[in-house]
Amino acid sequence: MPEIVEKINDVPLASPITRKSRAQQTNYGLYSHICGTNISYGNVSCLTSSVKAFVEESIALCQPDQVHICDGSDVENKMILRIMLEEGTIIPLPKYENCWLARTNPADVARVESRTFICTENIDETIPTPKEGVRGTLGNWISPDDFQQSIHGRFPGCMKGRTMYVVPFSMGPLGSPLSKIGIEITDSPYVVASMRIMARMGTPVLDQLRKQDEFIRALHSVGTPLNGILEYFSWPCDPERTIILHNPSENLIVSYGSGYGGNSLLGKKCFALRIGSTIAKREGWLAEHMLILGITNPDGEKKYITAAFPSACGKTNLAMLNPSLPGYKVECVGDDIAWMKFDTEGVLRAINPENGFFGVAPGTSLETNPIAMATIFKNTIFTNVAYTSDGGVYWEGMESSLASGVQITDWLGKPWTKESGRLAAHPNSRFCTPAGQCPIIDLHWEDPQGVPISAILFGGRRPVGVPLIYEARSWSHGVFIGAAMRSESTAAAEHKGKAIMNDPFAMRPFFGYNFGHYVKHWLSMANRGKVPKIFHVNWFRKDSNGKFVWPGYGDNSRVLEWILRRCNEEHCYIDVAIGKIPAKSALNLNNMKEVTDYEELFSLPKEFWLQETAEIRAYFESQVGSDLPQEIYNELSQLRERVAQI
Ligand code: O2Y
Ligand code: MN
Repeated sequence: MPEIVEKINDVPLASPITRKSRAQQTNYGLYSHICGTNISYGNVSCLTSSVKAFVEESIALCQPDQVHICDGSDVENKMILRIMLEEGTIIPLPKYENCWLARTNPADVARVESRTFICTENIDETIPTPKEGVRGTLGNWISPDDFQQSIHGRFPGCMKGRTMYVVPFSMGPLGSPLSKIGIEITDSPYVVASMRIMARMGTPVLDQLRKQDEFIRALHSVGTPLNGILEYFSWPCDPERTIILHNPSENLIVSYGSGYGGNSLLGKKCFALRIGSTIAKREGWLAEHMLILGITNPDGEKKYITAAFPSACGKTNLAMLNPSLPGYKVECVGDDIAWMKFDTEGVLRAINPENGFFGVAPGTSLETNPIAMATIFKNTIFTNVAYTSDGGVYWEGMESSLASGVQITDWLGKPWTKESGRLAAHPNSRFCTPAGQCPIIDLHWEDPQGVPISAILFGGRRPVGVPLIYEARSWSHGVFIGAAMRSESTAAAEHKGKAIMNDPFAMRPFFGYNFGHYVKHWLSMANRGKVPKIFHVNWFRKDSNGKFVWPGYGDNSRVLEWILRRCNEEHCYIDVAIGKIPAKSALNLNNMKEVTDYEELFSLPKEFWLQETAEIRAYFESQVGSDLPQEIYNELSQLRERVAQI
């Protein structure tokens, strides 16, 4: 192997080269051709006939110059990094070990919900019918004809002059009965390197496929703009024509035009949540937007908890909690997605289908998440953060780790100082880092059977009226709480300030099928095994001066302690209108740094809850109508009656 492959950090950036000439340079082929196209890397005889057929169809459609079949090896990874270095997609970060910074085209920086579609024969398989005159907000439907047209209007010839990478990946530990396999075909080396971190990738997956020839097909291209102008050679994309398509009946994902995050790392949101939720419904399990953590109390008793919070509510922070309560220990299984299925004993077991964390960088710091900070400074690809003159990274929140005298270059490549009046890192900038190097990764995080789940938490950012913690009265009440989830978000684009938005189950952007049917599926889980207790948490309540009434972070372990006690059926609660809350003496508020007032944490303002129930009803009726199971409307009516008694 050439020396450059071994010593990638020493490679000087090459002068601009065309993709074509680079493609010719990397011909380390073992085999010669597939479908008349040169194989530059990998072994076609490793592919099962159905994988080969998918590759052949994709070649015929996309017409790449060459094909690279990924094996997931270190040598291959170094080749991929070298290609990205040469093309200017990444720069090295010599302050750390094997860390890289990618900077995208500024037009390609986030998931694009408005361009994300689910294809079914009938629209009502995908989305509930909103009330007349109301715009539906629970997903986008595309017809089978338009699905085909979208593909044929974009993909033919889109990989000309480029390498097509074939990425075999497993969501979940290889060979686990809860895992599923995918083949992503992409023309982005950034996607290859990131998928290697975020999923189990390469030859072992192809070996597994020979035992179970069943996989999800995922086709991705960064695209070729119609005008042919690649403004950002280092980050090709086609923002004008970006589209993310899912066809559940064919287990097919097709993504065009974006190289970023959830749009291109197709194992994550597209597979593990959208297509995953449709498979889960068919097979009787749950694919959820949830972290998974293990918590051990001072007596050594351990339980696992999952939690669904909308974006920007601290899922990664909770998954990596550093408890302030003495003697407690939290261990991380996953920070974003949980696949949960009942075992033969009726115990709900969860796996994290991912292999890495794709976490938001800004706000991550030694103060907010020291465990993440101990995880991310090796073997990591950062995207759209700022970099420092001493070869490191910087983002908002890292002020205290900044050595004096270093200069900062912002995510757009411009010199930056605190006085610049703009952000150094893009708000959606990310670290993509292997989960296995998290210092508190759980011993059982790759257990093929999954971990047993004792409690499910729903939560949101609710400045007013919603207590720190309450427990559902029953499974159906808990499902109602998930369906009624709301959270504060910043409507930055519309400049309307903060608004309370509905985000049922934290899945609004990720439902793979009609939300009403999804709720029915959740209700039906009670017939399959012993369902966990459900809780709602809110770390973000504010007092009349706008100050948070709960310190959060490590002190959230006090809330988890109460949850553990409830999982052991301790009678440490009182019944209130919205569910069960900790009895006054039951929440451990000892030795807190700040004085915390139980009344402020748990008061239930009647006017607020009357309005809340009215708004939930309006939302259900206008967005879901008769698709929402009657049981959920009944739960809402009962809540309204109890609130009237406050
Ligand atoms: O912008 C993206 O593509 C990233 S979205 C994302 C990434 C990691 C975990 N969660 C999310 C999310 O949007 O929920
Ligand atoms: Mn997420």
